[in-house]
Amino acid sequence: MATGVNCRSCGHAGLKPVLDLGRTPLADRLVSAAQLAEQEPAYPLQVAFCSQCSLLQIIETVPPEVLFCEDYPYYSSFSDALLRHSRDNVLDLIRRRDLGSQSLAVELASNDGYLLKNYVEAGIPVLGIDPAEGPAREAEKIGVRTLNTFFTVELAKRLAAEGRQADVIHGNNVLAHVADTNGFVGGIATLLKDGGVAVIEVPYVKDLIDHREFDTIYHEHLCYFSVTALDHLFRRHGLYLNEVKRLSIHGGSLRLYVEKVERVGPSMQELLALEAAERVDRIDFYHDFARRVEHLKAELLVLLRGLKADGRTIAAYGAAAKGATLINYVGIGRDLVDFVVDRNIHKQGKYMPGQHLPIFGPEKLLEAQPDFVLLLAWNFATEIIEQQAEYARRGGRFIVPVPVPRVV
Ligand code: JHZ
Repeated sequence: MATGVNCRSCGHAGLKPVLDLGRTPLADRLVSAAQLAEQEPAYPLQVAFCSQCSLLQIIETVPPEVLFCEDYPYYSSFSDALLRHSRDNVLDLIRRRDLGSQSLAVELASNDGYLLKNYVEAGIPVLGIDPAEGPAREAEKIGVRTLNTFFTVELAKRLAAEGRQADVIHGNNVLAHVADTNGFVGGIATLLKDGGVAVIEVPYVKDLIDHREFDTIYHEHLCYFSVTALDHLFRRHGLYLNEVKRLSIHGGSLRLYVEKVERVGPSMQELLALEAAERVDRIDFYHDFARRVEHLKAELLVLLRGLKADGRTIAAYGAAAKGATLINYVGIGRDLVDFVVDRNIHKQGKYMPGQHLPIFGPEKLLEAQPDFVLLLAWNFATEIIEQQAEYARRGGRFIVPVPVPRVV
């Protein structure tokens, strides 16, 4: 594995290899019928650990314009659980921070306006910033003012100079996605009012490792954060991670409350202590991850091949980015899974990267009634299983692949 690169956060040279998922197609680059015959771009997907600031990260940086601008198919509003989660977050902040018509809430990577629309409803001014054209257009349609561009320190300076500093800055599932990690955090420091708060959600590396969530590793996700690594990162920019909450969303995430004043609370102290006790800040914590991921692959293949050998049919639910990593690393092609379904209309009619499984709307499950449905979006298993009660009533069963492949 090539490790002649520097840490994305602290610049330390000599990253330590943790896992190599091989050359992999881009997880959100769904393939159109016209593109099926073309060679798909694929990039190395290697994970490494920085022993200086304890950041787990991938080595390769695919240009952000390639990943996020045109045809970005991820729209946040297709999960009811995510919409509820975001609304509760906003209502809690409006109450706790006493926000009103004089306040400004900014979201970095505001997608289709799934979160900021809750501020708009409450009469609180908003500004969304997102480089993906389709989702940004949808946000505008529902009254969420959106700048269709990347957030950078230059943009932050311009907004601040125009008197548009924020009382609250949201950044959900975006910090891990930015190539210029320090520029992005520096931008937050510039855009935030002195008494403001940045509320940021990131997948938690401890959950990733503990629950073998290797499929959440793809080129959009450059960093896999621990609280220890985040604390180093924010302090470098005069920001303080004062409060942190563990959340179940996306297989286990952190919600970070970041301010310009230092008042580190018990939630932070507890998590820092937990990470030190479990050595999340040391390479030891990651040393057998690659082996555990290989086992998962073997277990899932035994399960799927066994079902096929018994003459069973299998489909999948969720044309998720993580689903692309899973099917490509495990090697799940049309010999095992017939098709994938997804509620997102922008994904239907296309094909999964690499394995080219066709994507249909969820109604296809009742039409075809496959014996089993592999949940590629296992993080929303409860919501999907509830929604597919009729499929289950007719005898359909679900397979959850992570952390241990099993039929539920
Ligand atoms: P979902 C995305 O990853 C993209 P993905 C991104 N890179 C990121 O960081 C993470 O989120 C956090 C569909 N679905 O959200 C919607 C239904 O069809 O787990 C999605 O296509 N019916 C920004 O893509 C997919 O499943 C449903 O009822 O891995 C879920 O993808 C539900 C609940 C979802 O994230």
